Amino acid sequence: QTVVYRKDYKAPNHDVETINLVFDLIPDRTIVTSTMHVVPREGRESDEFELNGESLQLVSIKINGQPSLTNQYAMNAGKLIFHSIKEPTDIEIVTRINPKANLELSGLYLSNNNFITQCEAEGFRRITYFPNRPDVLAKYTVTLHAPKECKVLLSNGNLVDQGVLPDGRKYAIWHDPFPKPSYLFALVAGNFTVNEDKIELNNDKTALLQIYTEPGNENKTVHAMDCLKKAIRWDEVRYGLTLDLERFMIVATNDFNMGAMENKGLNIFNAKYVLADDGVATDSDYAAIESVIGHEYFHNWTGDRVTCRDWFQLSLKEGLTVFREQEFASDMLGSESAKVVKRIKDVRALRTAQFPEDSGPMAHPIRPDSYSEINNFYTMTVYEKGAEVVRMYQTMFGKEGFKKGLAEYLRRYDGSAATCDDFRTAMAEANDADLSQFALWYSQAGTPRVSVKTQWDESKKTFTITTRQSNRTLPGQPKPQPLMIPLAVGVLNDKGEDIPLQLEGEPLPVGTTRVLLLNQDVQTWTLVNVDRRPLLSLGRGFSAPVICDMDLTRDQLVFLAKNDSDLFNRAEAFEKLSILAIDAFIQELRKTQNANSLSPMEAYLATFEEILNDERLSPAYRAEILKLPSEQAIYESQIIIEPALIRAACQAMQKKIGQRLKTSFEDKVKTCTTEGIYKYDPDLAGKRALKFLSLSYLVASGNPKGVQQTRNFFEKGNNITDKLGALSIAVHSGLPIRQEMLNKSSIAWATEPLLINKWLEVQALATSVHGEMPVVNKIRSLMMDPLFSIKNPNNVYSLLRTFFAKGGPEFHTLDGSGYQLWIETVLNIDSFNPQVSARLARTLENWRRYEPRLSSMMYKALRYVSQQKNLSADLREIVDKAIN
Ligand code: B3K
Ligand code: ZN
Repeated sequence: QTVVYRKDYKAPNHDVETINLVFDLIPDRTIVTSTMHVVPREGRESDEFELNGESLQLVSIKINGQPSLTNQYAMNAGKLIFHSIKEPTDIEIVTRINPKANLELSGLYLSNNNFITQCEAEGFRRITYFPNRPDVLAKYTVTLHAPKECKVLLSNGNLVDQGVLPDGRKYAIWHDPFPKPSYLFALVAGNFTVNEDKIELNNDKTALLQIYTEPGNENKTVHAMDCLKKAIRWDEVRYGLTLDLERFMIVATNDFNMGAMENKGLNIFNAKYVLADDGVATDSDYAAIESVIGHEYFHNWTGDRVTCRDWFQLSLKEGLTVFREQEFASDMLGSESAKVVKRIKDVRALRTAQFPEDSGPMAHPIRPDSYSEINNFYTMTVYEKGAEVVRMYQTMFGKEGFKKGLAEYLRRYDGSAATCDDFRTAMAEANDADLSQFALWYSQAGTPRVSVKTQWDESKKTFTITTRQSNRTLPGQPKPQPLMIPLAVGVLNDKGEDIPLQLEGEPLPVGTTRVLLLNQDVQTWTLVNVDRRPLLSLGRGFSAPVICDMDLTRDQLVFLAKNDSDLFNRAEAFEKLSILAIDAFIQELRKTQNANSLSPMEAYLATFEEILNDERLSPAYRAEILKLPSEQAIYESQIIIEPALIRAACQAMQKKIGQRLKTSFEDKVKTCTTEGIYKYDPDLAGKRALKFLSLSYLVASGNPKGVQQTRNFFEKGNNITDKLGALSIAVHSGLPIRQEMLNKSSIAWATEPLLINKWLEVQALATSVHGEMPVVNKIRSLMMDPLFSIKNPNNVYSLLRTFFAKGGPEFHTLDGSGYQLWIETVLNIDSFNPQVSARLARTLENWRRYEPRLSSMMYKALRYVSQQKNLSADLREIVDKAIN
C-alpha cells in the first residue's frame, strides 16, 4: 500500500490559472471537455506537469489547439504527465465517465437520477485529468449540457447564461470569480424545486439564497433557510466576514457519504442536515441542521477563501470551522445554561469517540504525518480535537485576541493555500505571543493527562495546586514533550462558594475562574488568603482536550455536583459519581450475577433527586446531566470492556433509580409535556428531553403507567420527537408493544427516507427479548427489507454502523454472529463504496480493549478481512492498522 508522508510535500511545478469545463451530461456516458491555461511556476523543480485521473476514459488531448503527440505525455498509475511544459500553454483534455456506475459517490454520480458531485478529497480526478491537489487554485467556467428533462443546472459562482441548444437540450454557463482548488468544484443537474430568499449584506449588497430539494420537500426548508441567514449574519457580526458571492446555493440529496460539503457557492448536503418539519425532524435534528448549515457556510472563509496547502493540513480548515460552528450554535442559544448543555454534549462526543481513537490503532496528531487514504482522516481527531486546539487560542487570548488572529490569518493568506503553522504564527503575531511550544499540539498524538494534587495550609492560609502532565509514548513517535495547556480552575470554599483567586505575589485577587498556563511536566501554583477549607474545581468548561485526574472522594464529588458555580463542572462531577455507582454494580454483578439486591448509594440517589427537582436548573440541563453515561462512556472508564455486564449494570441502575424516584419522574413527565402545535425551540426541546429521560427511568423500572404513556406519546404525539422518543424507549426496553409500534411506523414512514433511517436506527439499538429472535438476526432480516438499500450510505450508517458501534452485547455476542455480519457487510460494501466500508470497519478497531473471548474473535474478523485480496485502499488501511 502506498503511504503519503507530510515531509515529502513539494510545491507543484505549474499553476492552472483558468479551467473551462464543458459537460455533456448523459447518465452512463458523460463527456467532459476540459481546457486549462497552464502556467509554469517560478523556481519549479522540473517542467513536468502532473495530472491525476481515476476511472476515466481518455478521448483526446490537444496542446495549444493541436492534437497532442504520444511522446509529449506519459500515462501511468493514475497519472498523466506532460513531459515538458515550459511556457504558458492551453491544454484540452476530453474524457468520458459513467456517473450511473459510480456507486462510490465520489466524483460525478447519480442520486435518484439527478447528477451530483462530491470532490473532496480526491473526487475531481474521477471527473477529468487535473492536478488534483488543494494547492492548485484555478478560476472555473463551467458549461452544462443536459437532457431537456433536467430542470435545474448548477455549478459554482454566478450564472452567466442559460437556454436551449439547437438539438433541444438545455444548457447553462457558470463562472466562479474566485480561484479555488478542484476539491471545491461542484455540479448539480436534475429535477429539483427551490426555496429562495434574499439577504442584505453589511456591504449593502444583496445576496440571493437558494435551497434546492427534490420535489415534495419544498416546505421542509424553512428552518434551513433561517439557519443560513443567521449564519451569514453571525459571521458578519462576530468576525466581520461578509458573504462574497451574489448567490449562495444549497442542494439536498439522499445519497451522500458524509454530512455535507462546502463547495464554493454551491454547498451539497446530506438531506438529513437540511430538511425539517414536525413530521420528519426531531429536536436534535433541528439543532444539527443549524450546526451543519453554519459549518458549511463558515467554510466559505475558512476553507474556501483560504484553503489547505496539502491534506495533512486538513485540520486547518476543519478544526477551525468546527470551532466556529460551535461558537455560532452557542451564540444562538439565549441562556448560559443552554450554552452549557451544548458544551457538555460536544465534550461527551469528544470523550466517547475521539479519546478512544487517540488511544487506538488509528491514533494520529490533528495534523497527521502520513496516510495511505486521505478519506480515512476525516476523523474525530482532525475535526473535534482540532476544534479544541483552536478553542485554546481563544481561551488564552480572549475573544478579541482570537478575532484579531483570525483576521490576520485571513489577510495574509486570502486566495491561497496555507498550513497549520501559518495559522498558529498569525495568531501568535497578532497577539504578541510566543506559541512555539503550542506547535506540539499539532504534532503529538494521544490524549494528554494532567494529574493534579492540592494542599491547603491552614496556618499559612495557602492553597497549593501541583500539576503533572504526562503524554503517552506512541510507537514510532519521539518522546512526548510537555504541552502548553490552558487549564481553567476555580476554588470552592466549604460553603460551596467561589473564592476570589489571588496567586502568591499578586496584590489583589483576579476573578473566581482563572486560566493556569501549563508548560512544564510539573508545576506548582500557590493561592494566598485561603482561610477556609477549599476544594478545587478543575478544567472548568473543558478548557483543554486533556484527561484531568484528581483524587476526589465521593463526598467531594457530591459537593461539587451540588455546588460548583461552573455548570459544566457540576455535570462532570455528577458523571464521575454515576460512573462510580455503575462501577459498583458491575463489581457486584461480576460476583453474584444478580442485580436485585443492589442499590446505588444513598448520597448518589439524593444528589440525583435534588438535581432532578431543582427548578433553578433548566430542563435541558437536568435532562443532560441526569442521563446515565452512555455505554461508550462507561467503556472508556473500564480497563476491560465487558459489553454484557455493562449493559446489565446500566439496566439495573436505571431500574433502581426509576423505582426510587418514581414520584419525581412522574411529575416531570406531566409538567414537561408540551402542549399545542410543535415548535422547535431549545427550551421546549429541553422539556421534551427531560420528559423522555424521566419516562425512560420509569419504563426501566417496569412502571405500568410509564409504559402506557410511552404508547400514548407514540400514538398521539403531534411531532416526530415524541413519536420517535417513545418508539426508542419501547424498542430499547424490549416492551411487548414495540412490534406493533414498529409495524405502524414502517407503514406510516415508508415513503420518507429520513424516517426510514430513524426506523432502522431504532432497531439497531434494540434489546433482544428472551425467547425471541436475537437482534443480529433481526438486523439481517431488515437488510432484506425493501425499505433498506445497502447502496445508500444513510441506510448503512443508521442500521449497520449504529448496530456495530452501539449494539453492545447484542452485537458482541459470544457465538460470533455479530462479527460474522460485520465481515459480510464490510466486504460487500467495500466492493462498491470504500469510504463507507472503511468507516464501518472502524467499529472493531479497539478490539484489544474487550474481554478475551470477544477480543480474539474480533481480531480474527479483522484478520479475515485483511487476508482478502482486492480490498480498497481505504479498508486495507483500517484493518491493517487495527491488527498490526
Ligand atoms: N469538507 C467536507 C468533508 C469531506 C469529506 C470527504 N471524505 C465536509 C465538512 O467538513 O464540512
Ligand atoms: Zn468542514
